[in-house]
Amino acid sequence: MRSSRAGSVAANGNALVFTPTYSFSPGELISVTATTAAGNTAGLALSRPYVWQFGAGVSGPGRGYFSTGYDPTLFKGSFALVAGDVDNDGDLDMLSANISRRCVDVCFNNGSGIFSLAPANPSPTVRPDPCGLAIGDLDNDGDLDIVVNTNNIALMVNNGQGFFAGTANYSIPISNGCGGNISLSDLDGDGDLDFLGPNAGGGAFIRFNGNLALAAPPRNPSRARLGG
Ligand SMILES: [Ca+2]
Ligand SMILES: [Ca+2]
Ligand SMILES: [Ca+2]
Repeated sequence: MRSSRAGSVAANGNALVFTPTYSFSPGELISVTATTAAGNTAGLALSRPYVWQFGAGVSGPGRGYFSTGYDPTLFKGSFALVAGDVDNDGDLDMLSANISRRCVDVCFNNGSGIFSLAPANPSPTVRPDPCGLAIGDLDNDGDLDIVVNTNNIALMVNNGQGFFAGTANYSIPISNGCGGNISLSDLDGDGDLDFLGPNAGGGAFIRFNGNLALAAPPRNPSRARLGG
């Protein structure tokens, strides 16, 4: 069994129990794939893979009244935002597809919801108009990578500390432009994340994850620019 969150797995009869090394965040969306390699303690394997998602439980005093907070001005031109722990320190960071500067802004969380912008990427690559963003572990190395909709689809690989390689060498082939929001989910039940997006020419794009070796960046290009 593989996991992008460190922890331990144990079989107990027909149950598989995963114990993460640190707790999931309240409300965090958890995606699970049980492939046919999984079996019970009697040695019987699953007859077919199962894929499901659930949200981690929430607690605390909140009941849906949003009256306090603040408006960080770390970047301008954000077209899409996602939250995820891209530096693997146990808090949720913020990523923005910045259509004005044609980049992805990566903002690290200090653990209390206060964000700081990561330094600039010294190796910009050229892509137009990022307008959609999704994160997930695309290369099965335990960290969250980025897929950006720039009309075409570009991949950016995490080095495990929230620093991302440029996109020049990695893209998902599509025949028409991508129309908007994109999603990463295990669509074929083989344990890896596949790509789902709207086809600007009608219908959808579905691309299954292959075995291309994606290289993480050798140093710290954290604010990954997509355009010059
Ligand atoms: Ca973090
Ligand atoms: Ca990864
Ligand atoms: Ca898959």
